[in-house]
Amino acid sequence: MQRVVGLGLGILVAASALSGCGSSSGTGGGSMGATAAGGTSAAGGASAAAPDAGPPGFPAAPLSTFASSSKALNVALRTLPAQPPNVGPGSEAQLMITDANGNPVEGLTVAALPWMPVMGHGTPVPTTVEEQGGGVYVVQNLSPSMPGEWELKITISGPMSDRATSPGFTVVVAAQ
Ligand SMILES: [Cu+2]
Repeated sequence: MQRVVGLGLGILVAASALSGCGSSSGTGGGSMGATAAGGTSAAGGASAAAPDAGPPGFPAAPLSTFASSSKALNVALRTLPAQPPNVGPGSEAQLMITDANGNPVEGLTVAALPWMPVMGHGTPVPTTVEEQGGGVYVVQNLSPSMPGEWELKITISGPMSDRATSPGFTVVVAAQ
């Protein structure tokens, strides 16, 4: 049932553009794959219309990419629902970890700490990290507690031990 692919994409883009701004409610981080709406029965192949190879929901372009202390690993950082994250709970980050050849590194034990370097504190809520395969690790409960310059400190253990700290990013209070 895949006819008129170009037109279908146009409809999907328009639909997501329309629905993108209104949904500020957010039921606890379950923002999976975008309102399969489409509307008409003609737009059948919605699931096949992923616009890029990135993981669902996260921005295509990372907030930053950075090397680990040992230089053995590279980390690409993306955040949801805003990038960079806003003040408060409900943000998550995605770490895509690759080796020096660009291959995903699986099976790591990853811990992540949002850190405000100028004030020397983290967040009151501990993060959790879940491996999703393909070198992708998702960090929940980012929760930067105040506006300003933050970074994400990452500790890696398991098959290798390493550390990485993201470049600083500016956290603001979400616009209403
Ligand atoms: Cu602070």
